Amino acid sequence: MLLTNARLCGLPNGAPHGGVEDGAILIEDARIAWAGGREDLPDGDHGEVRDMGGRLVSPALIDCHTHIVHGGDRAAEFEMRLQGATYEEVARAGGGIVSTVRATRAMDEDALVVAALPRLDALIAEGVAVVEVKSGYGLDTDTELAMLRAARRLGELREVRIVTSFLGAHAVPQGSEADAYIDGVCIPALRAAHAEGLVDAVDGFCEGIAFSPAQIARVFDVAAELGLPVKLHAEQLSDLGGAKLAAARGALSADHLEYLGEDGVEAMAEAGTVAVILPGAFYTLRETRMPPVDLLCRHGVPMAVATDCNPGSSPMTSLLLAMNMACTLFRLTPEEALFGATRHAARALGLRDCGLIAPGMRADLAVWNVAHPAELAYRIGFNPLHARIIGGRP
Ligand code: DI6
Ligand code: FE
Repeated sequence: MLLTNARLCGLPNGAPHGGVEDGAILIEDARIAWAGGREDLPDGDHGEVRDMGGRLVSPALIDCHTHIVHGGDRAAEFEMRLQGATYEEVARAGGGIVSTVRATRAMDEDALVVAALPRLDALIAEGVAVVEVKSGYGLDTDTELAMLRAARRLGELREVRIVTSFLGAHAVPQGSEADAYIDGVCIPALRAAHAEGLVDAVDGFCEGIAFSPAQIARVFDVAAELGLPVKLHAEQLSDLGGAKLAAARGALSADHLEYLGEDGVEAMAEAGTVAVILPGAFYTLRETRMPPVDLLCRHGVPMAVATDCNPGSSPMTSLLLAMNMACTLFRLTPEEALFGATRHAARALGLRDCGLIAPGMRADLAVWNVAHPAELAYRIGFNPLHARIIGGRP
């Protein structure tokens, strides 16, 4: 199939946004065979020709950090925080993550799928083709596994690629002690989930209200033993050196990073660890300290942008809005925001076959009713998607 009369962005060239004004994409066997300016199109029989009507075609978007599988909501906590309570105070009072754990444990796998589908559909409606989904609201083996099975089922029910992360080290369940939980529940649950093929990566929450670097390191030891890549919620509310730990373990990504210092940035640059910035959580918690975007740029650390869709700190199901916030709140350029939701997001998930319009990549594309790629990050609460093309199929 040949897509023609398209503006292209997200090609691996030096143009702003990786752009081509009058382009074409040749698709063979669900992969991109060729992409570039129409005048350079190689001769031959290209099969079915589809006119894109001059629309912008980008790589399909990738949401590389979500918690879309969960039970319940936290609207009451939202009201509490508006009255002045902080995120940590709510957590210590038995609200926060632990309250979502109660709601999630009360649901079976089917109910978790039903609850997550509208959130997934909202992402898909904005041209998303890959969604990372974390566990972490079960904190017992049965519920962690149910969350991950629900995540896998989402990928069967919709034309979307689901990548799972085991996040057993997300919070200390009420009535437990952190070390005992890590060794007695989290690590056995990880082994059980891995044995069932449910785990693509291992994540953790390294924070004063969650787990110490030493505790996370024990979970990462098991990930290494099982041959699983790691990533980490690090430096969101304080600097415990989580990003350095993640980098030392060759992590795919370290996420949040508001309190990251230069030593952590250097360690990430050295290890090739992607910085996933999550402006939805920054906005929701009314944080004032920004992630060190300039430092990350200066050290050449790739930055991904994601929704962090979760019921507490980022009840957001719009990756386009996350891109807008990354620009307005964190001063990314629209080009950086687009790369952050495509090529760098792919890298944060360890995927090498998507996020870029280039030969050999999967033909997962988004077609937009916009004139310029900067419009994707510029608009607020408007969805300009015309169509998704997945595996070359419109
Ligand atoms: N950081 C976050 O932003 C989410 N998890 C985490 O470790 C928030 C989870 C929640 O508040 O439910
Ligand atoms: Fe998160």
